[in-house]
This record gives sequence, C-alpha cells and structure tokens, in this order.
Amino acid sequence: MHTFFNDRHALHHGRHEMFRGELVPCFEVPARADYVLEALRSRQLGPIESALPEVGLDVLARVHAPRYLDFLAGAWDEWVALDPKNAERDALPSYWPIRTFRSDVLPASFPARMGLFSFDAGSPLTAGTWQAARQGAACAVAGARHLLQGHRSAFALTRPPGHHAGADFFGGYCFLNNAAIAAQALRDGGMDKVAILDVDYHHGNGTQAIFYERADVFFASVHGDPHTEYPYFLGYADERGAAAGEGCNLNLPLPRGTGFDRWREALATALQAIAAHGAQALVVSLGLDTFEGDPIAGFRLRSADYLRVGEALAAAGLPTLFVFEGGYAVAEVGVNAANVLEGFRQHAG
Ligand code: SP5
Ligand code: ZN
Repeated sequence: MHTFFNDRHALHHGRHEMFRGELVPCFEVPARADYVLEALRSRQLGPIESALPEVGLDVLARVHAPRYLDFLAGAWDEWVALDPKNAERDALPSYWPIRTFRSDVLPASFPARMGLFSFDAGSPLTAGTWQAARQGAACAVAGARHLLQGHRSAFALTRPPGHHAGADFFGGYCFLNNAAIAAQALRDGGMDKVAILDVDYHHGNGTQAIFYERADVFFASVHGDPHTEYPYFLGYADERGAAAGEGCNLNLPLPRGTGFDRWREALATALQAIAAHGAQALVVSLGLDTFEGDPIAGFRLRSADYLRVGEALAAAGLPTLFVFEGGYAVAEVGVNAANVLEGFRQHAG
C-alpha cells in the first residue's frame, strides 16, 4: 500500500489543552505520526511518499468556508500581534457564540474569531498549525488521486487529525477535515458515490455535518455513545441525514467499555449500509483510539484485533483510502495502524 506522509506534521505541536479547569499536556503529539511511520517502515508496508505538492486553496474551499480558511491562514500572526509574548504560548479560545448569539458577523477581535471558528478549548493553535494542516490535506488529496488512478488503496499519514473539523470550525485537535477533502476530491475526480467510514472512538461530527444534506457522500460512524463521550452534542443514532441526504448518514454509538466482538458487529452493519448505498470508493477515518490502552477513550480493542479490522475493510471490495485520525496510546499506535493496513493487504487480493 502506498503511504502519503505529511513531513511537516511536527510544525503543529500544541503544548497544552484545557481539561477540567487546568491546562494539561496535549494528547495529540508529533510522536504519534512518527511511531506509525516507523511501524510502516519496519513491516515493509509499501512505498512512503512525502514532499508532496501543496494543495490549492480552491481544493480546500470545496469543503471549508473561505472566511474560515482566511482565519486559519492568518491566525498565528494575529495571535502574536496581540502580545509578542504570545509567541511562546499556544492560542486557545475562550468565548463562543452559542444559541442566540450571531455568527454571521465577523468580529474584528481575534479572540472573538477564535471562538466563532471553534467548539472546544482542547485544540491549541500553534505557530505551524496552518502549514501542517495544509500539508495534511495535500496528503489526503494525493491519496484520493492515487485511487482515481486505479489503485486499490492508499494511506494518508498525517496529523493534526481532521474528522472533528467542520466547514467553518476547528475542535477535537482537528483543523482541516482531511477525510472530507479526500472524499470531495474523489467526487470531483469523477466518482459518483463515495462513502466515509469513521472508526475513530469519537464521533466524526465535522465530517457528518459537511455531508449531512448530500446523497453523494454516505457517512457511517462507529463510536462511543455521545451521551457520555466526546463530542457529546452529535453522533446519536437518530441522525439519519436531511434533505437530499436523508438516509445517507448512519451513526452506530456503542457504550464505553465495548470490546471487539460487539464493535465488529457494528462495523459489519456499517459496511452493509455502505454497500447498499452503492459507493464506488471508501474513505476510512482511521482512528486507533478504540485501543484498550488509549488514555482518553473507552473501548477495548486489542492490537491483534486491528488485523481483523483490516480484513473486514478489504472484504468490502472497494478502492480504499485510509486517513489517520486519533489514537493516543503513543507507543502502540504504530503497531495498531500497521495491523489494520497489513490485515487489509493480506485480504485485498
Ligand atoms: C481526533 C480525536 O480523536 N479527537 C479527540 C478529541 C478529544 N478531546 C477531548 C479529550 C477529553 C480528555 N479526557 C481525558 C480523560 C483522562 N482520563
Ligand atoms: Zn478520537
């Protein structure tokens, strides 16, 4: 399998996230991607390509709002302009325009715009966030183009992750929605129907929202029940899509503590729905925070289970792009990701 690696990922390196009233060290760290890269190399899972051409803003704007992209591109400079000492601190939001506030007005205040374009205080924006995220989108697009050229599979190995980012907001450690950008690139490259399968522990609220009213991109997700699990406010089973997209959204929430037997049944349900939709290609939002050792999640998958996950995904028989998302058991995330890809390779024919 061909891997498209974001060699600028470490330019995004948050120091702290807000958690229960204090700033704690970030869970989403550069070492995550380095461990995966090392595992791919040591297990010879295929060529690894980096130094990819930059992705045009027009490609990002197929998914993201122009005013959000403008904000992200200039955010770090605006943050430092507030106070030169900010160069040593991460930027985090403090004010959000929830119900009854206006979101049509674009405030001149940078802290106000940080809140307008975000939904949590756990996603620090740093000096290199924009460059890193933009190169991540380039990896996702390169992976999509690889499938359009007729290849069976590809892996976009990048961070920061993407599936919580919506058309005009960041959150959940995500800034640009790599999976959504890839799915859109597949559509724009001529595939009529595409499916996104999100297996991260956390519901992919950003991806769901981007495609919620569309029938051309089916979204299915297996995740921790939002009644108790982040991101709390989306990801319930009764969200089935709207307007033209009615019936094209499938959420399969599972309780905290779920193990592989029950999880793989939900995966099979999601894959059946994707087959029924008639998708021509599959984008997998590959979060590995379903692992039993994950420090911020609650499922109980074991390392060997990920081989079976890859096998089940291969059996769907679709051109498949894997996009790296969460997974915070840093020392094991490489083995777990490589197991999915190896299970896929062994059964992809
Ligand atoms: C891409 C992705 O996986 N984003 C997840 C963002 C989760 N942010 C909220 C983290 C909540 C931390 N809970 C810590 C529990 C420690 N015992
Ligand atoms: Zn996650």
